Amino acid sequence: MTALEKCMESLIVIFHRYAVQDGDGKTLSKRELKKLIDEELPSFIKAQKNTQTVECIMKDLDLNKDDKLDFEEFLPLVAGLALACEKCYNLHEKKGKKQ
Ligand SMILES: [Ca+2]
Repeated sequence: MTALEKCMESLIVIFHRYAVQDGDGKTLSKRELKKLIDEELPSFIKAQKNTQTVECIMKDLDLNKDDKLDFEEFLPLVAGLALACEKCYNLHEKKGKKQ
């Protein structure tokens, strides 16, 4: 597998690792989402002691309003974070070139 393919596999595996914790392996509950963010995205989202952050993220992503995130609803979170990271990366690159 290529790096990008591995990346996509990881996304799927990690989503299901957390989704399965309450018995329903297809969706993330709020608690599972919080755990996933705490454990897998600690440097991106400081949600450890801020349940409101998780609440907001959940509200934004939960398109069908069932208080759970399926994989399709979860992906924009990763895409959004990747976009933000890429912006940082570009800024960093520019800074590096000036010096
Ligand atoms: Ca949903």
